Amino acid sequence: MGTGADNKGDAAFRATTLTSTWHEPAYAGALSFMRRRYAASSEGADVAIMGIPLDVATSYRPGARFGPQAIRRISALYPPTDPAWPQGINPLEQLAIVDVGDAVWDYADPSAIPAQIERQAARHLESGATLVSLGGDHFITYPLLKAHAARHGPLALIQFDAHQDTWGDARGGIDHGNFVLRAAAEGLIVPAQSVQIGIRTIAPTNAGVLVFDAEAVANEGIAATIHAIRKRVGAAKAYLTFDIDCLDPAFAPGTGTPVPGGLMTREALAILRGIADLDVVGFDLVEVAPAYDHADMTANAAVAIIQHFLCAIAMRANKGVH
Ligand SMILES: [Mn+2]
Repeated sequence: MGTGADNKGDAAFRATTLTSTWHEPAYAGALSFMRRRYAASSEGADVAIMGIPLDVATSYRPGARFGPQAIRRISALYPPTDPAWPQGINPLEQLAIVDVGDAVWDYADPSAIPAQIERQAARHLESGATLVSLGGDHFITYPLLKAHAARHGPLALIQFDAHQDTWGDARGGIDHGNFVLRAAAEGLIVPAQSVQIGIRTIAPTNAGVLVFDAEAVANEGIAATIHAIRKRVGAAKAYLTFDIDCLDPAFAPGTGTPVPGGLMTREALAILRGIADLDVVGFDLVEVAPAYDHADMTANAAVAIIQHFLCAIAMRANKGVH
């Protein structure tokens, strides 16, 4: 596609409205998530995109602090003027979306980081925007759940992951493998309405959460997976966290703790479409570590997943479209 004679460029800071879209070359220009306008505040926005470049909680390979950068860069490959496939709608024109940049903290004071993330997330939630967070390692979901539960009450958790993240830590340490156990213990999530999809590791406890593991997805199929999630979550307000390591390393090698035997990107996207009408009030995409990626394939899969979530918000806002 050509850019046309009226190419305006750099929508990341030149967009005149939050729904402005115009074509820009994917290889050039100021980057933001899907060329959405950068804004310090989410006031007036339906959706706020925030990077949370934390990777001090990883148990194996670090590098997810560069996830938001990689996701924003490859997101330019998705022309903001084009409808999403296969939904056939353009969420960027239906929703007012801002990129609020990255959460910030003092790296030399790690114990203060969780409260910083929670506070900055809460600030964007106050305006009524749906927060879409780009990790960062999976620890970030804990302060994000705190901020969301403070606003919405205890939430159903829909977790796409290779890992259950229910490992215990009596010290309450900053660990990317314990957010589910902590969230359950603190009443941030309702385990009886929560579900994990794609699991292929053994954890000490399920913490009351339903596990629909990678074998179940493969053997029972996409429709059964969708049915299991819908039955579990029902009409509850939900938080959706997508750890990119839910996908098989063949599809998402750029991550900190890869586990063979996971979902194909196509399967994950189909499942997300099948639950698009659930009342998901918050979303994060975590564990993209671009140093281990090849040809941006992991970050690219992440953007496709986020685009599906944006379509889901747009379709729920226009009931009857889907
Ligand atoms: Mn994981």
